Amino acid sequence: MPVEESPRYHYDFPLKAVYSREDITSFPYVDALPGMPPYIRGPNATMYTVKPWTIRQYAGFSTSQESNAFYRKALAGGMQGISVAFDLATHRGYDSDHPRVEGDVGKAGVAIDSAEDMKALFEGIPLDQVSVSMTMNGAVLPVMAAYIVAAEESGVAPEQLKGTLQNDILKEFMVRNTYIYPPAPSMRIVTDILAYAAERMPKFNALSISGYHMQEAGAPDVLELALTLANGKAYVQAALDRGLKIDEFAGRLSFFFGMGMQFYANIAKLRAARLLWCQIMQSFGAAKPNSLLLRTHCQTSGWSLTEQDPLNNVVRTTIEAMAAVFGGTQSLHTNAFDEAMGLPTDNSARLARNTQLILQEETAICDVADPWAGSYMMETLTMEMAEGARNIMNDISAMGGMLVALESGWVKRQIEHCSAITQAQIDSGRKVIVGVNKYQLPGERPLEVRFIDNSKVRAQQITRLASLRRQRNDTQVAHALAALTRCAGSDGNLLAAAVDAMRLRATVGEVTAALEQVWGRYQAEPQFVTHVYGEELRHDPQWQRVTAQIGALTRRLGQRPKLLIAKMGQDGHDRGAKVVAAGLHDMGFDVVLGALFQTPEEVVQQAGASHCHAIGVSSLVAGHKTLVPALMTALAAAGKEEITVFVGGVLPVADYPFLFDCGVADIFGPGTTLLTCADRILEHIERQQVS
Ligand code: SCD
Repeated sequence: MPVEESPRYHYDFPLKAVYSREDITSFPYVDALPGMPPYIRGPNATMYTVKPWTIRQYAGFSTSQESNAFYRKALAGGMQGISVAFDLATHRGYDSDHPRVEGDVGKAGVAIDSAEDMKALFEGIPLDQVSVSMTMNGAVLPVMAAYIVAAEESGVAPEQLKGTLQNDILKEFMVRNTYIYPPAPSMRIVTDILAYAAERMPKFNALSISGYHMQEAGAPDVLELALTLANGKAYVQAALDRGLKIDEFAGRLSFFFGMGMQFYANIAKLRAARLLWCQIMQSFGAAKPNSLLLRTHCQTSGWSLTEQDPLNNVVRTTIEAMAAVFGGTQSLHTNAFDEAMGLPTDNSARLARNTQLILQEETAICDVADPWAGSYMMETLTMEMAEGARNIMNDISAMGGMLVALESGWVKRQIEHCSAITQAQIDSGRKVIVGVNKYQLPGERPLEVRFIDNSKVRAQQITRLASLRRQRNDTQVAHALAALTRCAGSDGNLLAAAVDAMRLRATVGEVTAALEQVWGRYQAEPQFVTHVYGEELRHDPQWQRVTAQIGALTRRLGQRPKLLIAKMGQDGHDRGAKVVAAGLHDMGFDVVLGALFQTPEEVVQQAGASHCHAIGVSSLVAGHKTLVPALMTALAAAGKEEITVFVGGVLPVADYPFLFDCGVADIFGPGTTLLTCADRILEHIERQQVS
């Protein structure tokens, strides 16, 4: 559904050419010290001089055995903490043998179906010594439970576990889309986990409140900051409402921010984040110093990586990593330069890790805590960033709080609005991306990318699941699952009940389904913003030519050329799909944005029922080699071969011939401007009308 809304905030902080003492006279915290409230300068006094940030590379793919081998090699090569990426089937609570996840198993993360897989994932890794972060939000109960069981069976009690669980469901509803249940029960899960950890896991960070994904979806730094802290407030309130005491859990809340190419702004963002969080926690009555500290992980921006001239990405990642470090991050992931094309190879993963090792061991960067302190510019920017985020948070409070803002669609619209403007600025050349819209490299050479044989991984997982189900006691499992279902409708702790079930070898899918019986599965309504992209570009000559051509075709067809933008499988990365929908709509196409998580058959059904001329498939997590052929088969089965199919997103160039052979009309890789897409779509629809 297209939605119109005019912009409300100015998200840019234009820098002045020169700053002076006068700029910071009204700032009360210029003399603050690291490790002292309000912690602008860092959560501890000595910062990296005593312990540098943790080099924590987010990784996982294929089976637990293969990911385990990768972790061990990376730890031997200098990685200091593990950060697990799960596949999308696991995220969405489906076992690997579920028909909806045929294209997702083992792609973009490791497949985990049970405690057995979790044990294999950490085989030979001492969980009381190596801290493990798990990016899990939707299927957080069975996955966390499997981790607790795997640790327990290797002799490590929950009390000894150190690490982090993302467990941040609010931002899933905003941008990342790996939710399973509706918002209210999802919040109950978060607080049950916080309660369990407060009682039994004193070293574990049971919630990582994440802004990174908002930035990746298009939020500028100040919006990312405001929304993240507002989410933090919502979680704290929910935990208090559940009866927890603030100082029982606040000291183990953790954060996660994205680091983009706005170098100064990103440093200021982390400094401002610590200031604001300290003030927020004081307003909740927190008393322990640890409760006031904002500790954070950072990741360099995946969105800023380009497929074109990809070695430029090494430079971008280094700059972004330096911003995180100057901002005082506690832990950092640096992206591999080939991540715009697919999963990193061993070599690119090594280079990404070495980027951090070089910063830690070859420069003097770690010798000074908060080296930007006292800079007129940085202190001013920190102040402006804090003020800007405070204004947005006040507006959210005035709306009735984050859940109200979220459910009204306001949050998504703010982010999508910004993302449409950014795309328009790139397409018009006003925002320069070196190697993409300026200084292009003539004759790009395709890069080698890691290929995961998804059908092989899926077959292996299915065999493991069958053997698990043969060996366990089904009656006991059924009892544990029934207890979990009852717990969802009453007051017990859901994580404790999930641990009981996973210990008996229930699967991720079964635990998810046991709760789904009570809460159902949430389906968001697809929407995109209109008149933002078009407004930015309407004076552009190419825009004027393309819109005139669409107008002419509309007159010939007697209707606007109609497109379904489709997302198949469990790939919820929808920034690209939404921007494409917004831009093509403004140019004059009739655009239907399909729901997330569709099967190929559902896409064909919708395209046919809404009389589309074309389907544009958006694929970002490597499911295209399974899902696109399935879509073409479904089109043929429905007798709808006349519908033209385009594919766009993160697609290795080496896969293009395969997709063309399947019958795809055109492929739009990263960096293709929307005006170019429109030109080529028009050409194909014109040809379709002639034939
Ligand atoms: C540190 N320590 C010090 C010190 N520096 N002590 C004295 N002086 C100093 N200078 C101590 C700390 O207090 C702590 O002790 C211990 O050393 C470890 O340091 P830390 O700073 O807490 O570091 P770490 O253990 O690495 O924890 C960092 C976070 C944690 C708190 C930020 O939550 C974390 O690791 N987060 C990572 C999350 C993550 O990987 N996310 C990936 C998301 P104590 O332990 O005693 O306190 C990926 C993602 O979503 C990708 C996108 C997608 O999938 O969509």
